[in-house]
Amino acid sequence: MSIETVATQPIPGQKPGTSGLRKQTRVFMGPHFLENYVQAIWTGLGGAAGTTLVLGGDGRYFNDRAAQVVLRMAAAEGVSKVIVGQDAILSTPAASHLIRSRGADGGIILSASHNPGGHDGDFGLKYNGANGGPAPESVTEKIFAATKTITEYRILAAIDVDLSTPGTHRMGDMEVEVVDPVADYADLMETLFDFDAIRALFAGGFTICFDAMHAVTGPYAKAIFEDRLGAPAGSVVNGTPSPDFGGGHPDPNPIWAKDLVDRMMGPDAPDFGAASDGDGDRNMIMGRGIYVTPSDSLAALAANATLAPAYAGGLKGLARSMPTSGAVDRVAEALGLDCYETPTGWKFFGNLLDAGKITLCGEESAGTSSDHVREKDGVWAVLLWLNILAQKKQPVAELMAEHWAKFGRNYYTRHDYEAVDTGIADTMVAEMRVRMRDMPGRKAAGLRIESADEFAYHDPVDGSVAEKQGLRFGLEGGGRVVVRLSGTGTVGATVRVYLERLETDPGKLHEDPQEALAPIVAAAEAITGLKQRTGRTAPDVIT
Ligand code: VG1
Ligand code: CO
Repeated sequence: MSIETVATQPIPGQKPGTSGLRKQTRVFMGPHFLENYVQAIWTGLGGAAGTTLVLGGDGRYFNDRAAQVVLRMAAAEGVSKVIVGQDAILSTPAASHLIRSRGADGGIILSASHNPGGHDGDFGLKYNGANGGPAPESVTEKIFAATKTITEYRILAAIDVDLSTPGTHRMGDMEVEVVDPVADYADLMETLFDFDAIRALFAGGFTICFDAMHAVTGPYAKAIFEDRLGAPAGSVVNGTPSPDFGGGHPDPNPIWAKDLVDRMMGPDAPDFGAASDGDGDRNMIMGRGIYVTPSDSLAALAANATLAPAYAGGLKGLARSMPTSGAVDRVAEALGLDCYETPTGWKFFGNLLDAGKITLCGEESAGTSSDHVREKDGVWAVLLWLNILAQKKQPVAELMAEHWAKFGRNYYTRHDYEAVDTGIADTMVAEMRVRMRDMPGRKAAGLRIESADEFAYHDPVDGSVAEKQGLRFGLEGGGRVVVRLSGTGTVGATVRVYLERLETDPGKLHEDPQEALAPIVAAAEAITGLKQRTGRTAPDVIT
């Protein structure tokens, strides 16, 4: 087998975003696109010869082909060994666990996460480091720099490796170990939670509906909830992964998981409902008749985590991404824990977790996790909820009512404007950056603006600084508006407007969030002029 050196040239736009490089599938499949980026990863790492890597993806269209290309390029690079999920499948948290448990030097995850899949959908690739987490910006910047100077890449001329059954193969001088994608991860979950208690919960008639959204969590959820924990067959729905996610949008929120929401709000709702995304790192939590916002879920999990064996000794600290609501801050305060505020994207939690400063962390976009891996973890979040409910023996709605009564309720919603003209979005942000200096003291739709700044993060562990991480506006009465541009979209700009208000009046804890937040929404429009600038009359997605 020989190594081919292929001449190439830089392809514009290979800048990794919030979570790796994400593009339309047909762009990723274009000449040299994938190869250039993989070679840039090797360059950005300072070479990968002699290393052990993990490889897997969420099974979307092109996953199988891309995996073979990565393997041939790894072999050409001199990588010693690649541990691959069977059929090149690994959920993102399972990949993170495998990197850690096998002591690998890093891993490549093939996924565009919650973005739709298929030939006309999106594809993505990201590099995770030896801690199992997404590469920090210092590394992604080097990778990006390498994409801009690339002149050639190296690839082994070889036939495909059979990834369909566990076992060991050779590709040139490189070992390829194909592993069951589920077993190690499911074993890890058993070490964290009281499976006997959850088993007893199901045996007592507790019902669950887990919507895998035709994406990667199906096999994990079936193995764990149905096989190991005894939930009745059929508790996992849409559990067979398909390359285009059944034509759906594997984003677990009330818009895209509407079938589940309708079921949970209906007369025959199960006790608990949950959904996960394309690559299995997100979670949506519901109880009978109640949707729990991701920010509230993080807070409720933090408040009750010690009911699960893994966290029985107490939590070291908590963290949330900046746009996530302050609900978890209130729990941290009550428990006497530090609470860190990081930029959007899981890579920023890595240092805090590695340094033992935090145990749990999460994002408003339905990502929650702990120090057991270095990614957000959808199935883990569901299991922690189940473990807590098995101990507390109360419905989700009752648990949340008690939580709000104790800590107050952070009403929260996110309004997304998708496929906005990039020029309009960039101009809006640039202009606000200037105007915001004079905003404090002024009023927006009748509410006094108390603070206005652009979030910059100073990492307390390595001192690195991440600037321009979102514009935030504090309003009188504890309201907040945050505006930032998405780093995962593939068409135009996605403007995210995050809206929040704290309510502590016991008589006002059970209102409709959109109504409770109407004054904040009006203030946000006064601050941004977004509808006027874009000609839109309403957000594309409200979560
Ligand atoms: C979005 C979410 C962010 C999340 C990221 C990756 O990023 O807002 O919280 O970490 O997706 O999640 P952005 O830049 O589009 O707002 V996943 O599950 O798509 O890897
Ligand atoms: Co995801």
